Amino acid sequence: MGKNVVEKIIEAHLVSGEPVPGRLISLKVDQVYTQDATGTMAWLEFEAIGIDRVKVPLAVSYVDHNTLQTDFMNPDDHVFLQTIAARYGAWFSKPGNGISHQVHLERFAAPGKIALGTDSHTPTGGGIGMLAIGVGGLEAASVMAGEPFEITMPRVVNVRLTGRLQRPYVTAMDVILELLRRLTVKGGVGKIFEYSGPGVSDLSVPERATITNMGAELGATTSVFPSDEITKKFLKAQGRLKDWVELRADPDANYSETIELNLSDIEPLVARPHSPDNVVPVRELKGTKVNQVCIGSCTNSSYSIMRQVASILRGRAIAKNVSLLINPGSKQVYEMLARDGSIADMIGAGARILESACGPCIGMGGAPGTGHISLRSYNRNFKGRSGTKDAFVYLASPIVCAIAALKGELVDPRDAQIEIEIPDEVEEFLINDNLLIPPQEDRDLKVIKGPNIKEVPVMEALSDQVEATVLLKLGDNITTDDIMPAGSKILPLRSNIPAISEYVFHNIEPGFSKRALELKEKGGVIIIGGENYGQGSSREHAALAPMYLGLKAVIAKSFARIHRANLINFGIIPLVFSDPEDYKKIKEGEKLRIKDIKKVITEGKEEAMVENISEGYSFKVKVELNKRERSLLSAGGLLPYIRSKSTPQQSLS
Ligand code: MIC
Ligand code: SF4
Repeated sequence: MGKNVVEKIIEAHLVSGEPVPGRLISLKVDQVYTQDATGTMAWLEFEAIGIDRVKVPLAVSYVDHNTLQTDFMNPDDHVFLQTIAARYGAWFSKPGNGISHQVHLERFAAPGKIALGTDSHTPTGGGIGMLAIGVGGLEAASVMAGEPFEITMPRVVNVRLTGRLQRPYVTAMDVILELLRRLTVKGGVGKIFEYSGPGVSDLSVPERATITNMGAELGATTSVFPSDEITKKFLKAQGRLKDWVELRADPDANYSETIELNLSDIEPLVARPHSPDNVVPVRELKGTKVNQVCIGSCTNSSYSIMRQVASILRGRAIAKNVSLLINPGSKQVYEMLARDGSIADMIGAGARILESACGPCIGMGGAPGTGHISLRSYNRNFKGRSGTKDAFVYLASPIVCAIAALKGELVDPRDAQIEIEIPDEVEEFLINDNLLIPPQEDRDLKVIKGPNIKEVPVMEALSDQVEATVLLKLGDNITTDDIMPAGSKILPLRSNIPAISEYVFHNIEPGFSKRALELKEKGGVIIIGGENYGQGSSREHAALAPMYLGLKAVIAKSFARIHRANLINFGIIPLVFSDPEDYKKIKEGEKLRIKDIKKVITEGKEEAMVENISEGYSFKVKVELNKRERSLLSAGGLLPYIRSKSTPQQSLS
């Protein structure tokens, strides 16, 4: 039987297991990369495992999130990351070099490889035909320490593209917004999206990468395009022709489902607040006034799209009441735009040009004003993520954004009567890797840790039963931004769990951390969640900080993949209501006993009994854990688990 692209890559990397949907497989990984906001923890964890050198062929540590330097904390983290990368054998991408996903696509990603990244938008590399998966920091650390990567084999969905985009008005961003409109933020859970069909050849590598990047918003494990002549040209233009291999699905390849998407039918779209799947055609929101427009991020920062934006802005001026911010995704793109005059066109029109970093996307500067509408070519518009709790963030293509910046309101680009230039395909990108520092061979090199960098807390081993208080009951689609907010004030605390834990659920229940600490000695706390609990970012701080506060278990209707793995990695038990109706009965403040949980987990039982001690009734929960996850939970998480397997060990304080 023929094979699809995903099966081909997985089979070439299979260490154990059968790649059948739902089965546990373990894989050999070619590349691991970290970004600073999750990377400081990941590298502390790697150090705590006690291995002398990274054991994957390529490891890269990027700095792109915490670039604002309002005090010593972020720059200290940069020095820590640079010294630890050098010491243990990773490349280091200095602040200013760009957003990890964009830089990785340009300089390292390669078809047929498997990459893990400590960021949920790692699937950007799928645009080049790489299987690129977002994971928590500890998962990445364990793989860098030589462990295989274990994952439940997802189902592979074929997205069959036909037709041609209505350029320049419709872009790759509209393709993924269309999928989000159809499938929602839960539509990709447990799935990999593999793109195929004649429409694939209408899309450049950066356009494909926009689509795979924002596949993360579908909840998908990852997304991938085939590697073809277009991929070859891109790699050649990056001076990396040697990294090209052809990779296509066999004509008789099998998929668990097929989605037909005619590119010609797609129109300019926009996601309304506060979810990326809240998608409508731009024409329906015609005339909506905007206060701020942001263009760039890891989703929409290619040289081509930025040139198109520049052509819209050239010789014009942004509207009186609009502030336009542009953050090109990489130094390569930035430098090319500067050299060809595009940056001058942007500045001339009134744009505020930011450094190549995440910036406003994660509330690192550029927060909108009170109640303001911000239109962004980014990938997430969760409430409060911009740094302003009551702002309204809309998501759209850079074309829609640039036109709105000029007009001061949303306009369907097809009606704007603005000519947009699409540049010729780049034959040779500008290669200037002077902010990319190769690994060093000096094993005596000192790793420098500033005073804000604290050790990783570890959970104690599992107790016989959990008797804890329901501190919070939440609805569906709770994001990791809800659990562990980001923004310029909180992000610098990513290397300091005691300090950052004060902000857990801060925007939902500001008293959460204080209450949790009070309950910590009295059995700890339980959280009740709805569907898709923990969607969004890969930040393991959304598990680690609640663990520090005494979170023992989360009982939800369903979980998002990365967060669920992070919970287990830190010894927190994810349980699923056997009967979702039981969700309704539970109230905050009630005390629950999860009976004999240690036995249930170690003996491989698939259901546990929960007693509501306060109300005097019981209900069942599903214990959907594989063998390895059971071992991890019994040990108190991944770190104690690996350390018990490997000697010699380094002491943990
Ligand atoms: C995000 O877009 O939410 C982030 C910030 O890049 C996160 C990582 C983090 O929280 O550090 C992600 O996508 O995983
Ligand atoms: Fe950075 Fe935003 Fe991309 Fe996350 S989504 S990596 S914050 S640019």
